[in-house]
Amino acid sequence: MKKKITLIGAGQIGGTLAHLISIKELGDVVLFDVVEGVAKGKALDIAQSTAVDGFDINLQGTSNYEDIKNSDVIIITAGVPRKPGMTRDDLLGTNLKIIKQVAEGIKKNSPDSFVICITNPLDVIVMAFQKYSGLPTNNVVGMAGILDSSRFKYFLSQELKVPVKSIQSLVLGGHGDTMVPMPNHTLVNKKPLTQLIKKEKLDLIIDRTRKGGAEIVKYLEKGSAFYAPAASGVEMAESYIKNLKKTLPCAAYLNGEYGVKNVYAGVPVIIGSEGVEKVVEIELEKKELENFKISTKAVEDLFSAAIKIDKDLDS
Ligand code: A3D
Repeated sequence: MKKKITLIGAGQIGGTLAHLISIKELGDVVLFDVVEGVAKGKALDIAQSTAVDGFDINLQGTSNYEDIKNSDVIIITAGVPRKPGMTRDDLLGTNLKIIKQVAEGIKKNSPDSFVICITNPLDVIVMAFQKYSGLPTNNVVGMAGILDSSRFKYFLSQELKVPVKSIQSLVLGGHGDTMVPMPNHTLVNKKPLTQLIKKEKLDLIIDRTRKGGAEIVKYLEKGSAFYAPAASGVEMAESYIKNLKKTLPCAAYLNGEYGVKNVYAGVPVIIGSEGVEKVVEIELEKKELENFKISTKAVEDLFSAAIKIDKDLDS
């Protein structure tokens, strides 16, 4: 039976997700948005490309939560994106209210889905979504680490003039300025990265990775990145739907792993048909662990700010 994939938010990322999911024939797509016309228009536009591209899936646009019933996967991008000069944290107040509505809609209509959050500020929004919805933590996960790692790998491939596929790497921590790229866990054609690049160059690439989202916001002026974020979300959905059990860096619930409890942060996880099946604990050097803790502390602090905005989160 075909899978049902619901996209809450039919904006820049939502529309791109719908197109990628259709081309890959991962399942039928429901595009949901409070602006019904946008959801219906994008669904119809992609549906009209099925004859050209030859993919066999159904697309529906809606603003009615009843239409999301029994979704296998739900990807949330509802919210506002950054404009130049804004940090992701500046979005908290607005996106928290939106995520509360979305959580209620999902809890009522499709509580057994695997839910991937993309809305920023990512780690706090995914944590708030889990609390508002009460869905099990293994079925609620945030997309950030795949994108941050992909940016890091791309910049490295440009600098080292090697195919991006020859680089294995990951970025841990929260999806913000404190994210933790891991040069000591990076291999280029199976050789340690640190043997192939000067420290000054590497530091510049790490800095560019941390500011990778802002660089694009500055170019676009009216919104934030959407092609690479959508591709990253699709990789997570595909691993769940096809039970690929890929190890992917994602914002997952930590219950003591890496010495951190009751917080969402970017770590490698195995995603299969049971959702987040395992948090993979890689060995971190002292400095890496310190940076990871700084990053998770930033997530905790922002979550405290979220509780001040909405006491319902304090449970
Ligand atoms: P945009 O193109 O504005 O789309 C957001 C959509 O959400 C719009 O179509 C809105 O109408 C819709 N929406 C607003 N409120 C609701 C609601 N209550 N229910 C349903 N839909 C609603 O933004 P975008 O697609 O570019 O970005 C979406 C989110 O992803 C933003 O918060 C971005 O900051 C975030 N983002 C995260 C990453 C990560 O790596 C985590 C990367 C890029 C963007």
